[in-house]
Amino acid sequence: MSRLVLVLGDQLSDGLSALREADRASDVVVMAEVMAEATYVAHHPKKIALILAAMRKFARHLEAEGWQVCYTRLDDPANAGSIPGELLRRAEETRATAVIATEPGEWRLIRALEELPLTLHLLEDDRFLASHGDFESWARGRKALRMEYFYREMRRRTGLLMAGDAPLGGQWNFDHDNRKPAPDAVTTRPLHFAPDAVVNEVLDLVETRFGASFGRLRPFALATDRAQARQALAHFLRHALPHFGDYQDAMLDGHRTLYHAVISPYLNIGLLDPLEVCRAAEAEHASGAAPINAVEGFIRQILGWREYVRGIYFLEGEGYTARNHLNHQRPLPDLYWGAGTDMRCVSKAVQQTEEDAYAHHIQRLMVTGNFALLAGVDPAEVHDWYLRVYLDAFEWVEAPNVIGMSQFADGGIIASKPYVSSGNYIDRMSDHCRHCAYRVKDKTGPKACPFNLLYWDFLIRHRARFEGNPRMAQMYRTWDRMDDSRRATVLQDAAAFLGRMDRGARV
Ligand code: FAD
Ligand code: DLZ
Ligand code: SF4
Repeated sequence: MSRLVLVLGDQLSDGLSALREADRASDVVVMAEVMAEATYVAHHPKKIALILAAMRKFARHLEAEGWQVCYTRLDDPANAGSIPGELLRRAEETRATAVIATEPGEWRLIRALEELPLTLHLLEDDRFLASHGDFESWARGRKALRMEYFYREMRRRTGLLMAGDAPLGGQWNFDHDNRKPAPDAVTTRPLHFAPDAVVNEVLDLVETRFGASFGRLRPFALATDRAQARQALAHFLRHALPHFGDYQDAMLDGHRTLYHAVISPYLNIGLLDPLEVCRAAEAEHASGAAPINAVEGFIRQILGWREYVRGIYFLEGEGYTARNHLNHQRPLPDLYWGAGTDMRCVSKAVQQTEEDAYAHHIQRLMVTGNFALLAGVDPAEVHDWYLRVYLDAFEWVEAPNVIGMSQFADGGIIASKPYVSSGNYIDRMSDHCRHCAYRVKDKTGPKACPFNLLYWDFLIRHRARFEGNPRMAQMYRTWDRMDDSRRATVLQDAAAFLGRMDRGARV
């Protein structure tokens, strides 16, 4: 009797464990475009289009490889509307009683599959380099789960950038060579892929169904199959990787991607494989085309951070997304939904997010994330925003980055201290402040940069919690050295700013 083989919209990989386990002569692949997945949050329309177009192309590819694929389109009148519903419908059609599935990247869907009245063979997602077991053994007995030590273990295990037992170049981490301020000019931009017939059909469908959601659908220039994703990777390796390390943390008013790879959506939906990407970057160093600080910095993001955050998501379990260690309760301000703001750095990051469904790491962490944390926004609302607006947002990777790294809502599992900064940091790493209505040098007064005001407001609000942290003690000493009237003015100005924002005024 045939079995059903589930392939989800972020499982578009030939080597998927469910496909490896199945028999192409007798089993039936089930792929379904369903409203439940398109609406569990109101995703950016570009993200929905990327996934549907890539699913359609992957289904064709599987058929060409000899698989029998039952593919359900979103507008099929028989569509059951959800992944479990579609599996039940296909089980009835084919008389299958068993489902082979690779573990989904979200607890919500794992639980939904477990509740099906069918025999479920749930397989590990071994497109990741660390299994749940690997991560649990690494984490067991450790007081703190710092990414750096996990990363070293992954270097040793994979042999990436290793010279025998030692790290290549004599160091595990070349970050002190990185983090240069914004360059005057950037010499590359990501490749654009003109929409073909499959993509155009999906764009029309998405426009009709999801056109009202936050985010611009067109222009759409993303890769939607493996061959294109490989081209995007090759373009990055050749033109951007050599500068990746130097400008990893920089931001520019007039350039949205700098030397970043812009491959996270392709990695996360399965068009690229993380080990393949790391090996390709390693080869660029071996051939002399890219320096060690760039290649090590890049590999650390994928081999280290990407694997580590997934490990944390599954280790911490289902309640993780509801954590609110700092008890922040402010609703997410409308400026995150494009209502407009005079803060140039925030306005640029939000505009770019609305248009491209992409912002690079420092924009997410030190601009939109930093502002939400300083302002005391409810982390559940921040989590919802990030899950909705980015092409690469799937809960296993988005939640640890937002709840943990960015909002400190997990109480310090991921970050040893909150990622907060005043306007100084943004001024050093970008040219936004030159174009801003606020003045980054002003610490108080009508033109004072809001990041300056809210930075102190945050530290003072949470003094009892953070003043004992050795990495933050210096900031409290600086505050204590200020005279009383200056301290009072900072806090009054911060409160006035938050009051204006809460009343819906443009800030
Ligand atoms: P590059 O800077 O070129 O880095 C290369 C690759 O490294 C990325 O493609 C990505 O696969 C990986 N990577 C880098 N940093 C991280 C990280 N912190 N966690 C996991 N992988 C990483 N990444 C997502 O894939 N999905 C998300 O939903 C997501 N949400 C984020 C939310 C916040 C608040 C923050 C601070 C970071 C988030 N990240 C997320 C991580 C990171 O910002 C993106 O992976 C990166 O910006 C993707 O762009 P890129 O491909 O140009 O990355
Ligand atoms: C994100 C997404 C969207 C928008 N649509 C679909 C879909 O129609 N069918 C599908 O199989 N998967 C979709 N996905 C991806 C799933 O939401 C994803 O597999 C889960 O969130 C687990 O990571
Ligand atoms: Fe952002 Fe402040 Fe600089 Fe304006 S002055 S761009 S708000 S950091």
